[in-house]
Amino acid sequence: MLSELTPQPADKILELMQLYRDDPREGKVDLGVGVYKDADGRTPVMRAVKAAERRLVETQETKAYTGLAGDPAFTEAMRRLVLGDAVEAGRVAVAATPGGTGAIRQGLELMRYADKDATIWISSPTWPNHLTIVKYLGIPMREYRYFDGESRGVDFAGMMEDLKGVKAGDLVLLHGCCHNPTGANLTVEEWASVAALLEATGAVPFIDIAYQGFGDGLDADVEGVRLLAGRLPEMVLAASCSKNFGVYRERTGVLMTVARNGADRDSAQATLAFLNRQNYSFPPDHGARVVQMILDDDDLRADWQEELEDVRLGMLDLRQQLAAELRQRTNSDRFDFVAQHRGMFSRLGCSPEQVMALRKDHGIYMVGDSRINIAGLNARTVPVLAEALVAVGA
Ligand code: HCI
Repeated sequence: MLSELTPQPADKILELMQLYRDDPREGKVDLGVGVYKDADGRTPVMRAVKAAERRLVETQETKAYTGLAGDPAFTEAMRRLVLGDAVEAGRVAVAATPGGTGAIRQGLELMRYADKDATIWISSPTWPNHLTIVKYLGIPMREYRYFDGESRGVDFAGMMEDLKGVKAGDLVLLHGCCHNPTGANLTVEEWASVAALLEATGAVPFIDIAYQGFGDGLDADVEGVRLLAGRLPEMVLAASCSKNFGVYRERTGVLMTVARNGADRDSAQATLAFLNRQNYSFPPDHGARVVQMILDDDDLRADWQEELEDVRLGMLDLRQQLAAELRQRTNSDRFDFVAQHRGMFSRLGCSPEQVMALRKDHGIYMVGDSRINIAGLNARTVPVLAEALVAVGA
């Protein structure tokens, strides 16, 4: 049996992490994997997370199993954080999952279980794991245009034209905010046009939201998502807590569905619990409980929001610094898009050869498609990157 196995290609982002670690050079710069880093290159445990963990150690009396769909207080707190009042609670089913990837996997399983012939539409480009999981599950897939290589913004006309091909019951995967890998995002007006198209065609949005609070703010980042939830009869949504709570390795996330009515909601909730049971029985609880304690405690929540806001503003500041540096060095506004993009990432639009030269000649590590993690920069390395980009002819 084992001799039949053919190893799959490694994840390019995780592979890059290893290449960076193995590079002995002093001044190397890591702009690869999507993990937040402060100016000293550290990924700290957030203050509110530490405080909640301390409290949890003191007060937790059992480690016995939770429910199959996770702790109801956690799933309820996440429903409120993401959807707010956009849709009545009686239409929303939620289950805890192992991180955002777990939520995507469970959402795709749900889709296949409900209708094995439905197609999922995916932005070109998208997060590579979307493609591999969809393929692994054998779900029919189509791509829609998303990124305009010229302006480095959204090719909205192309996107809408491609999405005219969706059929009732198809799912359209949309990044809730902070598009990965491009950093280019829809405006609220564009979200409204997408809502109208989905409404007219009967296709269902599948939202992946992993960076709420990293773009324009906790509520601003979900304006489009809430608009869709408020207008459409159905929605699937995968949310990650890895980045906005900094609990990456705890594997904390939720899968939500918005249903037409309470009866559909109840069968969706039962199905989410069933799918958890088939895959791993109970979802992890530690990160979920910490997140719930923070969201439901006024002081912890205020402190978390303050720290998250510092993180967000720090990344915006780095974007502005990089755009200004490049404006000056190229004597052009070619890179101004960096300041317009939102979230952790920007796709710079360098060629694969330029990306390789940046790595080999300058020790600057970015993903092969020229995606950079803005948080990997600091005041010292912004000019280093700008100079290297000019040197490789970007
Ligand atoms: C990212 O860098 O896109 C997000 C972090 C990540 C990357 C690869 C696998 C899991 C998570």
